[in-house]
Amino acid sequence: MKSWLFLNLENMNILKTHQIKVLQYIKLFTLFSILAFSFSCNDKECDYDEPCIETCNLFEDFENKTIGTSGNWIGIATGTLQIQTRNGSQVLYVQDGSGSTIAYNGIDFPRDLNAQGCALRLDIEYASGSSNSNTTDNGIGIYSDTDPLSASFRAFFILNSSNLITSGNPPTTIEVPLELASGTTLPSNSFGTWVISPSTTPATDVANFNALIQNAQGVYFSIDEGGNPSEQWRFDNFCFKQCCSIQF
Ligand SMILES: [Ca+2]
Ligand SMILES: [Ca+2]
Repeated sequence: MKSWLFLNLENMNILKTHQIKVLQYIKLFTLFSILAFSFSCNDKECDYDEPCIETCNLFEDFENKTIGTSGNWIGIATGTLQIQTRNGSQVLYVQDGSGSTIAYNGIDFPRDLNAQGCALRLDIEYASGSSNSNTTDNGIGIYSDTDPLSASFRAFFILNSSNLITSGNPPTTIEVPLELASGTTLPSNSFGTWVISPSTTPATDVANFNALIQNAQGVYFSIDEGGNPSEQWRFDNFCFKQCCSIQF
């Protein structure tokens, strides 16, 4: 009886030791969990956890616009300006007219273009018609004030000679950098470069460009590429590209 009692007491001691150990493990686990939670971060904060994937936020593809209307686009000396169907896709169609021709939109685009992404991507299709330049370096422009003609400042993206758009080709995708100028040069990329009008000194141009791209009153296209008013342009698929920052 005595030895049985002694054995039982010994068993109880072993059990107690186990319970203490289990409790210690639970305490350690809880402490570790609290620490892990405290130092964790969500996906946005810990962007190094997941590889960054470049995207382009669709802004305008004209698919929900009414064919034959011009939406909020306005033509100056245009022949035709309207939403049309082209190869199964709705596009903005602009045909040249006599005189200095511009198509612009002062309603739809955000004022602060710099904040929309790292670039504005769009598709341009160009058909010269006879006697006009077979290629074009026209990108897209932005302006201050009420319209491109009365604007105090306009900035225009000019395509590099190696990235011209050729008449009769399928739509060409271009990317226009949306960023602030720094130093003495306006933003550029492999597609082309921004220029500002009026241009004065490099430092003043930089300041004026930076003010403009953060408060543009609209965007515009220059339509003329020669004396014969027969150029046809089609614009589509505007999106704001989201770039991945370079991480070292
Ligand atoms: Ca479209
Ligand atoms: Ca014209």
